[in-house]
Amino acid sequence: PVTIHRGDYRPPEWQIPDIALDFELGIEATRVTAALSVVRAAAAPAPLLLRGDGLTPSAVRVDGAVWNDWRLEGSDLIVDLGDRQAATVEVDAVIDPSANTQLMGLYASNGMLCTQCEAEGFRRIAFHPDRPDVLSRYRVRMAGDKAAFPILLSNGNIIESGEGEGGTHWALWEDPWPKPSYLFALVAGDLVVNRDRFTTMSGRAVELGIWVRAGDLDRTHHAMTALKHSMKWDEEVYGREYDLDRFNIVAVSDFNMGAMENKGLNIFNTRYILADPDTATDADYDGVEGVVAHEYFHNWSGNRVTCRDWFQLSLKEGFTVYRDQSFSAAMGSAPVKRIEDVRVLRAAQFPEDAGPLAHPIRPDSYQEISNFYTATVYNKGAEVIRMMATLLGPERFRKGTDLYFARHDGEAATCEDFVRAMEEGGDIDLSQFRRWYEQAGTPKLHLALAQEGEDWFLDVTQTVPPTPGQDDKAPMMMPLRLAAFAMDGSGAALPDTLATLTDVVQRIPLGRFTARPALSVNRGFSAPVIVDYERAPGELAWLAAHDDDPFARYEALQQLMLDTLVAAVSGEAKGREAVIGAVAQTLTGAADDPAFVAEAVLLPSEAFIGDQMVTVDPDAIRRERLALQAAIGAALEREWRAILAQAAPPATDLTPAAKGRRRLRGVALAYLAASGKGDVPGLAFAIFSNADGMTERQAALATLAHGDSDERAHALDIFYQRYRDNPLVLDKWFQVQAWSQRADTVAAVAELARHADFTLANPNRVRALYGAFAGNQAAFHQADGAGYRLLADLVIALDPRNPQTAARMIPPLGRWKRFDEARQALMKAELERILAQPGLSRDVTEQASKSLM
Ligand code: B3K
Ligand code: ZN
Repeated sequence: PVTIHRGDYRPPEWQIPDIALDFELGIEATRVTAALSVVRAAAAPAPLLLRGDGLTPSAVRVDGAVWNDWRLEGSDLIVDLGDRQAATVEVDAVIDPSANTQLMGLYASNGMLCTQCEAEGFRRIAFHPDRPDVLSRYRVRMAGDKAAFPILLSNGNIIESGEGEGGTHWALWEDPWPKPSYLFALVAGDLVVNRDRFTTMSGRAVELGIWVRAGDLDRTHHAMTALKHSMKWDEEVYGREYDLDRFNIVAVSDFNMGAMENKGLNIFNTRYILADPDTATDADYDGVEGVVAHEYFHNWSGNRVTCRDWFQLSLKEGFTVYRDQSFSAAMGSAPVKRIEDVRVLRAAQFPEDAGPLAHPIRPDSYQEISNFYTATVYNKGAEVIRMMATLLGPERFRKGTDLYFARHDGEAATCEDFVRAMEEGGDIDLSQFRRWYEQAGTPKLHLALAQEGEDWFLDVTQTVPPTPGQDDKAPMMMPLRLAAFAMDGSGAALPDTLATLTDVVQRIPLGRFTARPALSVNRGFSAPVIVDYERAPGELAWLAAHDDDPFARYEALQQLMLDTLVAAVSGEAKGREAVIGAVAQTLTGAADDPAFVAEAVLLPSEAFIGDQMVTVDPDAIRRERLALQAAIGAALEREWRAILAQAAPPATDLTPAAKGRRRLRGVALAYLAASGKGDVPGLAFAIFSNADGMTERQAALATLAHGDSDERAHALDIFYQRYRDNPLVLDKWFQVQAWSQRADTVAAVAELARHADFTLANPNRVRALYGAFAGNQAAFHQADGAGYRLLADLVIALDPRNPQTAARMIPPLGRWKRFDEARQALMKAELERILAQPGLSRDVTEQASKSLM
């Protein structure tokens, strides 16, 4: 495979100010004519290079006349235009959407046609340079059978429509805003719409539409509310107004990722649109709100200002994730949102940064760009924006973003452009800060307290670990929020302080304390780093109870639990009483802030415990985590039962307080179940049966799924019968079984893969079963390697059909260095078996070969 390097970027030789696309739609054959008005941009004459993927040109015309001066080079089309400065180049091709199992380009899903172009899917629809720095105005005409495709949508505004011959009809759409090809979209199908309106800050009316299949309309209200809130929020917080007369969203069930921000026509995975209390959990509701906001925010951070090349992906993704995180924080509880975001970062990004696939948020090279839609580019990218926002403060950050949008509107920009706007708008020197774009790996801060008389200091030593291709690292600039407390309450406390780290070793004064102060550090997770600071259980318990920053209270309790679990795994009993005491103390706040309490008392995941160890021992981790869970369950049995004894809030109540109470009930049930009390399966089954919504129902089902009670089988059966026709809910049925802590989970997953409702054609179903399974540490890492084999079998079976989704399943196998020798050998053997498959995709080849290094 060819490696593309960031340093090789060259501006395009041809620009394409206008494009006219003409579609004659059919599920099995769609005829596409693309008319590109090209203008030479380079000084020296160069032929026109148009990328193609799986396309055969049936005719080429230049300025209306048949043209023979073209050739195919691989799958690309080279048109020699002599010394012309401008021309209209027209190419005809026929594509088969029904055969498009990759779900990239134009494809069929349940009888409808839809597109996915980012990153390089447009070339599967029409020959085109297909690079984000070529921006064009699009005019799209589509015609098709009126019965099969009553609804015809594309980007921008509808200009004209009419009837054709033989039961056909047509529509003409025009998007006035120049855009790169990856933002093109088309949808044709039998859809119904939830319509609404939004009036922008300057008083323009925008017509909103959410398009779904008949029968799903009742489940679109939450998405619509989220859309209107997002539009308002972006006006208030960033001064960004929507810029078209319409904004359409279409939901499709076969989709490779969450959603896509096509200009004026977002296309969504149904998972992030459809929600009602009977079928969606509170977490699903939050997912809908967050993704609707994310895609909407892209209209400015991504569409109006786009990326020069794909190495700049974090320019739009990191910034937009930061924007959607801030939005969700404003809609609900900010501390709880921060806890959730940090949990995701630690679960998905830290391991990536510590493994063979580590890359900076602005990568230096790739073989297949689809492999770089990663937690690093997205979530670490968002942390990097957040750090700049913290360093600048809200007002200067807003000046910086205003400058960025004003300066680069209509352009394809770079990460460097963004940083420069922050520097100028915020009047700050970010030279050293730019290392966050260059260096991979999670920085580690080693902390020690020092004392001179009664003056206390914090000594910080920063290291950035080596990562593939980057052996030596320079120190990063980062904001570190901290506070210090006198634990006896007597002396002075150091109030919330923002320190800026720049050096390898740095001393921060804390003030005068008569005794060693309790340190609250990296408050709000001000920098995406690992803090290495040894503290006694008593100090952590004190902070968990008294720190005035809720995130820091959460961190203290998590650290206490983590220390206890890591010690237990290496056979050392320590801290268990302190953990139980701190959980009990935290639970006293349950009535005031149940959502926070639920997050705080949750034990760290098995994977995160493993991340703290030199060699991960999945079985010991499972055992010790269950043991601690059982001990907390038994010691606080009265408290858990009291939480469950109160009536659950009605499922239709989606206020943060109601969601928090349901979350805490789920946590209480899990603790009680771990304690092994005989009545728990009955209790869980009662909750399952009486639940008036999916949050309670799924929590009870997941708890039952860990055990082997009769109630388990019964509940799974009821759930299946009730929801077998609802694909999104059926995904949950697969998922809870793949999550199970039972010893036979590998065999159960293998069995489920043969279930009549399992299919490789639907990425949601694949992720529900195998994605959940790969995250079930003890099951996936079963000592005989059966879990590895199962995942590798999936990758091999899925790759010919959908390489993008197949490649996403590989990283768990790439973590082999973290495990014992026997497991290492088994994991590597599976990666090698994948690589030995003939005809492997570029996507899987890159991920599997890098994972072996
Ligand atoms: N920009 C898309 C992701 C496209 C992924 C292509 N492999 C969704 C998003 O981040 O909003
Ligand atoms: Zn995005």
